[in-house]
Amino acid sequence: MKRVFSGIQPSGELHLGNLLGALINWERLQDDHDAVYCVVDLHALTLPQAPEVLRQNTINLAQLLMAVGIDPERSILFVQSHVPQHPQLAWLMECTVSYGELSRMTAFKDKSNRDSTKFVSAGLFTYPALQAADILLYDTDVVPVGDDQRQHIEITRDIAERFNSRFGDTFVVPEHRIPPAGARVMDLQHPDRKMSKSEGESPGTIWVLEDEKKIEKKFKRAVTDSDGEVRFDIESKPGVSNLLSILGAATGKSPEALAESYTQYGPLKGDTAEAVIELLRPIQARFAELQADPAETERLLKMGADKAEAIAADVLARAKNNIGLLG
Ligand code: ATP
Ligand code: LTN
Repeated sequence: MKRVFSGIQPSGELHLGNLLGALINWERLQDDHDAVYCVVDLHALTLPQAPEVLRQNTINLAQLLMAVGIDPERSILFVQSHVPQHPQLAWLMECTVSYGELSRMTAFKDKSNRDSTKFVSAGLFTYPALQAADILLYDTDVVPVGDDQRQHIEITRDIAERFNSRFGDTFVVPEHRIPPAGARVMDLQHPDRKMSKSEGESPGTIWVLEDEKKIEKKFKRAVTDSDGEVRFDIESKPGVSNLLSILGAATGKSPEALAESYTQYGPLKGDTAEAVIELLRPIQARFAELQADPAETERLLKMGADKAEAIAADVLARAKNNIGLLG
């Protein structure tokens, strides 16, 4: 069976972009893949985090992943900092990726330029080396992510190929898996920028745990345009196309085909809100149940970390040996 690996940061609340761009795929891939999913708390440290908030976000995110359908008995679900091989392999990755390659990462340029970011950590810069370690430690074949992670998967492939050619066959070279609809969910108020966790409270962001009334209101107020025609055209109709993509991802239909069934914006907004509410309802209910028993979640995460470490330890030993470290 092919192995799938992906990670998500406990850096704030989960939004609709995370769900449609990544998590729905994570859930589906469990059926025919050997799946490994990780709450990447070490990645979250690249931006300032209050310790108590980070702890709570980590446990909540693990519960949300389970609520979405990630099954800790069937797949491996764990917290990155529980498996020490991640930062250990990351050092080998940092020493085999160049400063120039890291400087070209658009995520670094965006995040280090945000006004609110006064302190730019060195970790924010070397972050793709840790991400490469996450992926390569599990001999991963497939990495399901949203469109914004394309460049990070490319650099992971480059690092793996370079390492293999310098030190002999060590790593499996992974491929990304980006969904056909929902790979880039845009902010409902600013359809030119992606819906994002770290933007904070915004009328253009739909939260996975948000209540129905608020979701309806946000869709009703979503920015469209004034020509009144329903067409899937991201360049000239970003707002309408975003709604069609969301509806498509939530219902499993293609945005182009959906465009044919609408002549007005009102019904498109109403149906999109309804599809999203239907999608979120069971997730919210399951999350409420899981939240009642954090000790059980912690037990499941420890079990996941043990299973993850059993795989990661072998791969790290292979990499250390091939690069010339004493065993
Ligand atoms: P931040 O805003 O702090 O960078 P984020 O919202 O991008 O966070 P991540 O933890 O970085 O969230 O991403 C988790 C997964 O969700 C990744 O696979 C990412 O590609 C995907 N994702 C994030 N935002 C979107 C979006 N707007 N549309 C589709 N997928 C997304
Ligand atoms: N960089 C990713 C999170 C992430 C990840 C990973 C995704 C960390 N390690 C490994 C896929 C595979 C992000 O910011 N969304």
